[in-house]
Amino acid sequence: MPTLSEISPPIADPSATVHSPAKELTVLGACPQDCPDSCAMVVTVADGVATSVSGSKSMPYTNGGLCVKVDNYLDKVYSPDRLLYPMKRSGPKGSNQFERISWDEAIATIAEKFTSISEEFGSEAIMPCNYLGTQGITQGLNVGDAFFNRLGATVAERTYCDAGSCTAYAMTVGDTAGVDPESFVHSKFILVWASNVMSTNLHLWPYIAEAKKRGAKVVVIDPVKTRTAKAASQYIPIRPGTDGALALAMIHVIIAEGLTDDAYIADHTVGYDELVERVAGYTPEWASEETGIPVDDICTLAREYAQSQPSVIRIGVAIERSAGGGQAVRAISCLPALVGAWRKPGGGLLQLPLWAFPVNWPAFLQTELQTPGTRVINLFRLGEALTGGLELDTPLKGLMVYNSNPVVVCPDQDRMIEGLSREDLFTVVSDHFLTDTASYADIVLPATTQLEQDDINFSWGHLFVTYNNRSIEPRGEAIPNSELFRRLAAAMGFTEAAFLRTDEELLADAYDWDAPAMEGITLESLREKGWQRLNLPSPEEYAPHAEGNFRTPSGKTEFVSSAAAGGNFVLPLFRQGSNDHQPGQPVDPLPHYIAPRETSRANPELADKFPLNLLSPKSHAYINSSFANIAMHQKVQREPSLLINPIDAAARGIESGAQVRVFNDRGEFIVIAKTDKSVMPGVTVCSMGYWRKNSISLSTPASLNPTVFADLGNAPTFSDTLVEVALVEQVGVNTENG
Ligand SMILES: Nc1nc2c(c(=O)[nH]1)N[C@H]1C(S)=C(S)[C@@H](COP(=O)(O)OP(=O)(O)OC[C@H]3O[C@@H](n4cnc5c(=O)[nH]c(N)nc54)[C@H](O)[C@@H]3O)O[C@H]1N2
Ligand SMILES: Nc1nc2c(c(=O)[nH]1)N[C@H]1C(S)=C(S)[C@@H](COP(=O)(O)OP(=O)(O)OC[C@H]3O[C@@H](n4cnc5c(=O)[nH]c(N)nc54)[C@H](O)[C@@H]3O)O[C@H]1N2
Ligand SMILES: [Mo]
Repeated sequence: MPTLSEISPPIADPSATVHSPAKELTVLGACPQDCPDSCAMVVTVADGVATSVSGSKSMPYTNGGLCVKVDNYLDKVYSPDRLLYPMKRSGPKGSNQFERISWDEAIATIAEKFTSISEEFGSEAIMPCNYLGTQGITQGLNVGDAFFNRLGATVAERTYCDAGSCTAYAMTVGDTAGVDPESFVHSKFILVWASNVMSTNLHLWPYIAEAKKRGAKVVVIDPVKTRTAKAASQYIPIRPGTDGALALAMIHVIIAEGLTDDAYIADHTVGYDELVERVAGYTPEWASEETGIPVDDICTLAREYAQSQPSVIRIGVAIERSAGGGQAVRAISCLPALVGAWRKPGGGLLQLPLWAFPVNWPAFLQTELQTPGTRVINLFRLGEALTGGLELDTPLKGLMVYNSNPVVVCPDQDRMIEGLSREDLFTVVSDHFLTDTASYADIVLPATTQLEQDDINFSWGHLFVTYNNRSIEPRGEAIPNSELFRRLAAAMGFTEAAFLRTDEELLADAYDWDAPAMEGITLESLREKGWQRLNLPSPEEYAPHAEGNFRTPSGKTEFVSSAAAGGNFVLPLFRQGSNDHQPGQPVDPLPHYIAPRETSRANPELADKFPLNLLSPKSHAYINSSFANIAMHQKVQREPSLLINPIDAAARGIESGAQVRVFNDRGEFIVIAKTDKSVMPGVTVCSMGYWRKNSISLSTPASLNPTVFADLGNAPTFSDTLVEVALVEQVGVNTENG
């Protein structure tokens, strides 16, 4: 297999490596970032100072290398900008004026404010705002859930990532791990659908490259000819948000041309006849109009996909980010069963193998502490909720942000800033740095980085459990999230057992250690080895659905979904365990096409004003907005830019390097234009992640994204965003800089 340094050469920062004569200690760690690759890391330490981080050579998937982001993790750990002490605001909100306080004062202030807000307005006036700054089971997504459930705070619905895709996938095949990424080497046909693997899932690429070397065809479907698309056998450009049309037309062709695996369909699927009827109208000619892909290419793709077994589809998270994203995933999830792809190792679908990990979620969600009927607010609506755009019986008066940077990652940035600026809002932010969000806090709290804390991981990209041993003492007065919530619980007088657990006890609670997948894996063995593969068949043999056994109510691939009858749903994991307030909208049980909301077809008036589609995918050198303040990473990522097709640029008199204003009715941002044929005409791209305070216009793509949900799982519609682009008039530009 190709090595990672051949695929994506590391950019070494000489200043990050301290050459010390002291005896070096090697500590086994695990990357904490929100990424499918969850790498096993090796940290060297001399005299209590970390001197290097590298990827484990023994862990197969990590394959001896980290990525461009985490290679320079020490730059983050030892950054002079790290928050080291609690602080309170000493100037207007957003002015970045803070003064140091003690932890005692910080905790006492928060407890007093939370208590007085609860007394005056009710505890639903307080809301957490968190996501996946760190991904470990004990410090990550659910670390504060017990506290806020006990407090009776508004439940935060956190559907940033894959919530819609997961609903669709669960409706079709159930919560299955799907194809083992290590089995990809056995695939004969690999369809990479809306995923920029070489930037966002780097460690999968060697398996794809190996399959390609052995003769597999690799096809990438994306509106942008990304670095991944350039490395594929074939690149198929597609209009954003129209993936469902392509998938339905592929089903149409496969059925019409008799390319189905009839025995597999008979034994392991439900609703084939209904599906046949449903796709009759979804012809390649119709899909071609929708997607912009020539009819012949659609037919060839369907034929090659069906006839090159085992074939596998890797779907990226990006596929869910349009009005019909959920139904697109529904249609794609039907494809492998139709052609019997699941029969052999390396055949089927890879979405989110997280489901293979027997994480002990209830121990962290502590749903029994939640008052049934507690209000739920989706975080995409936070800007609206803070500024009167949502009708609320109880106003929001207290906000606690941790593991997240909502100013950059939530849509509706302008209203978010307006809301965070409210004098009557008490805001607490725990982070490593004074982020765009932390700048608006009343109390800022310093958090430890991964080197300063223990944690244990699942993965949403492979089948290994990884363990992070702490390698250095916390810098300054930084504390892990677990310790923060212990202190807050004590100050609030919460005495339930859930709040008394030490970090050691939390780690022991992380998994159902008796589950079959954990056989041979203990907390102790993980600490010693750093990583272990789940107890599953080897990648050479693992074909989880060769004999059906889907994790749906019928045990089959459900073309007609029984779960759809219960209506649209959000998995409780994404909402502090809450099952309340299910939208309950009935969902058509057969896959169908929902066009993007903001297109000239669906919305010609809007498209007249704003004819270009804005995508805001992941940056190569940042993880969401993390690392976007580190000089080394900024150097690799370069300045924020807008990729625009030369045809669209010429029509607006734009040349590469010019400053452009990107705008719609919701907001605007200003960046440098880069004309690039890699982007389809009609599409523009500005990678998300860069900080508002480092931008020309004090705004980022988030100011243009709608707060409207996609069809399933309350997923975002980041890709369903129309804009116009114009040259910046030299006068009147806001060049104020943070
Ligand atoms: N370097 C880096 N790696 C990351 C992250 C990061 O920020 N930086 N973030 C991590 C996280 S949280 C996630 S969720 C994953 C996400 O990883 P991916 O799923 O790869 O997500 P994106 O980069 O947002 O989008 C992937 C591709 O989808 C394309 N795309 C956008 N809209 C559409 C569409 O409607 N249809 C099709 N077919 N393609 C579309 C984009 O052009 C882009 O090339 O990456 C993880 N890894
Ligand atoms: N326009 C647009 N918006 C998007 C997306 C997109 O593709 N386009 N992608 C969406 C997706 S897929 C995702 S996953 C979300 C990601 O959204 P977030 O999870 O909010 O990601 P980050 O911006 O990286 O913010 C994480 C913050 O947590 C901090 N942090 C890290 N570790 C710790 C810790 O141990 N303790 C504490 N207290 N803080 C810590 C980091 O320093 C950072 O400031 O963004 C979403 N937003
Ligand atoms: Mo994500």
